[in-house]
Amino acid sequence: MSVERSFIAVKPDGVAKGLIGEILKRYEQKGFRVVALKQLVPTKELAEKHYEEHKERPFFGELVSFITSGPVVAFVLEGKGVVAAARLMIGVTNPLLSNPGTIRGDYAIEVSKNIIHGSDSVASAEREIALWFKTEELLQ
Ligand code: DAT
Ligand code: MG
Repeated sequence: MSVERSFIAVKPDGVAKGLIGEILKRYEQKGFRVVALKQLVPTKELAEKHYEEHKERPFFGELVSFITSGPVVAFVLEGKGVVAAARLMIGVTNPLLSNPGTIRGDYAIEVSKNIIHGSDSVASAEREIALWFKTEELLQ
């Protein structure tokens, strides 16, 4: 398993619930390194690009308006196998089906308000990191 980077975002519901610290703590204690971090209210343009794979889905409009509705904490994790491991720690898309002990399993009920985003592959992570961060914002 090689050293990878993953893009993670605490969504507006996670920030509103005061979960920034709890989520960062889980990843730090696991042993992943935070190599970039910022808080922002995403623009509609950024949200539409981020979720472009879902643009034909019926929930796309709701998804974009939700993710732009307030501050998001965006960060990049680095570590061995971090892309799959970060998703395991997040749980599955529907929080009601996510195991207890996962972030969505512990803190959410609604699929449309599921607290956190994590890249689903190394290729997605590269695309998302480039979309959300400038090269100089990332530690080398
Ligand atoms: P994930 O965030 O687990 O990678 P995804 O990429 O399939 O899930 O979908 C992106 C987000 O879109 C997801 O976190 C929440 C929202 N979403 C997915 N399916 C949905 C649905 N059926 N109804 C409403 N929102 C949905
Ligand atoms: Mg996804």
